[in-house]
Amino acid sequence: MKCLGSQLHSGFDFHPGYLDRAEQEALLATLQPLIQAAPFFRPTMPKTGKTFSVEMTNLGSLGWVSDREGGYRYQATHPVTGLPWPQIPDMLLTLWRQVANYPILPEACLVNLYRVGAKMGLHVDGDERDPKAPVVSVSLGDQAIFRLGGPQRGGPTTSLKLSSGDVVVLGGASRHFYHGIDRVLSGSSSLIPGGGRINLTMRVVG
Ligand code: MD3
Ligand code: FE
Repeated sequence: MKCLGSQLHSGFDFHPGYLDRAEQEALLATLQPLIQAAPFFRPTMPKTGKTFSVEMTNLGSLGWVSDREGGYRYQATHPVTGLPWPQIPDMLLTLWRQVANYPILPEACLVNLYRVGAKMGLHVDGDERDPKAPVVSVSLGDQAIFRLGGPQRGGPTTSLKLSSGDVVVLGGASRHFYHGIDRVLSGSSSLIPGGGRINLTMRVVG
């Protein structure tokens, strides 16, 4: 267990290099047909309709979506194809059982794709009803500069480089901390065809 400075004992658990290169390749190969069935879409912000720079899709019985009209929410179907999301593969559920330390399996796995220039501003994940359930994040491909703050916007933050194969468990208080992706280091990994970074976050929606 590795802790970060002021986030000591916050429930933030960082597992650098949890998946080796062969496991990363196997996970990506497993994801490929699922992403084919549920292609990446670009969510839009509630009210303004501004598009995210990150592309998204989901796996599981529920997926996170956002658009101008409906706002942030979980729903059972892909917003473009109208089809149910593909199931979360066993490989990911096994990883959840290994690291989450939580008795309920995730209903949702949000898949974020960062191509050149994509980033994610500081935010709190607040659309899940179970406040005790952790989020488990898996990074694949290019390295990213992850920023973790505290429970309030404007408080101190620390940054951490996330590399392909790294797993982060956001449990306890850290589950409700501000966080974001400042930038992706383009060309830092050869894993993803066409370059970029994929982040998977498994969530109990509740
Ligand atoms: C800290 N994703 O999808 S993953 C997100 O790399 C999201 O794509 C980032 O933030 C990414 O909402 C960060 C690590 C992560 C995920 C969820 C968290 C950190 C978190 C929830 C609470 C606190
Ligand atoms: Fe988040």
